[in-house]
Amino acid sequence: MPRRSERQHQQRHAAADLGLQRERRSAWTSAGFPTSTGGGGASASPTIQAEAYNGQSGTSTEACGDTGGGQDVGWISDGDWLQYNNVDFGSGGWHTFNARVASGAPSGVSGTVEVHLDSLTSTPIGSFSVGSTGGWQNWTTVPSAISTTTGTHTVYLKFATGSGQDFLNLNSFTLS
Ligand SMILES: [Ca+2]
Repeated sequence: MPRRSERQHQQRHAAADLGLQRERRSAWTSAGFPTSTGGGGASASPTIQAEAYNGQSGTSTEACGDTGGGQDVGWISDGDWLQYNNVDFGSGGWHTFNARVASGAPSGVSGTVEVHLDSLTSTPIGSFSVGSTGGWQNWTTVPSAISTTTGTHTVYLKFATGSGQDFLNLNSFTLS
């Protein structure tokens, strides 16, 4: 784990690049693409760190208390979004989006996460709701069905809540 000063430096200059490099060291090939393919024997894709986004609106990152979490993306509220380029759904097709989430939203406050491919305005391939998990660093995995998808896509996560409040911290996600 980098010390705080180092992390802040990285966060200012290369948060997204850092996250991708961290993934490549552990699970990605030197070409930057996952080695496994959906349905080809592997049970899940490599983990994609939320903070390794290629674009975002309305969110911020912070240190993540989840095991191996690095940073999480928080301050997520209505209309915010995250973008991940070159996500490999493999040739067999993944059909579940597994989100590692936490929420300290008050009781009764929840929101939805829509998974879009290649455009923020495309028809979502799936969506799921998140309410309080008991704390902003109380992590749980939420699996949700998505349309079976193959190939490489830009993934957009689009957030909506009628509450007007932050409702979600996202650590990472995998496909299975
Ligand atoms: Ca993370």
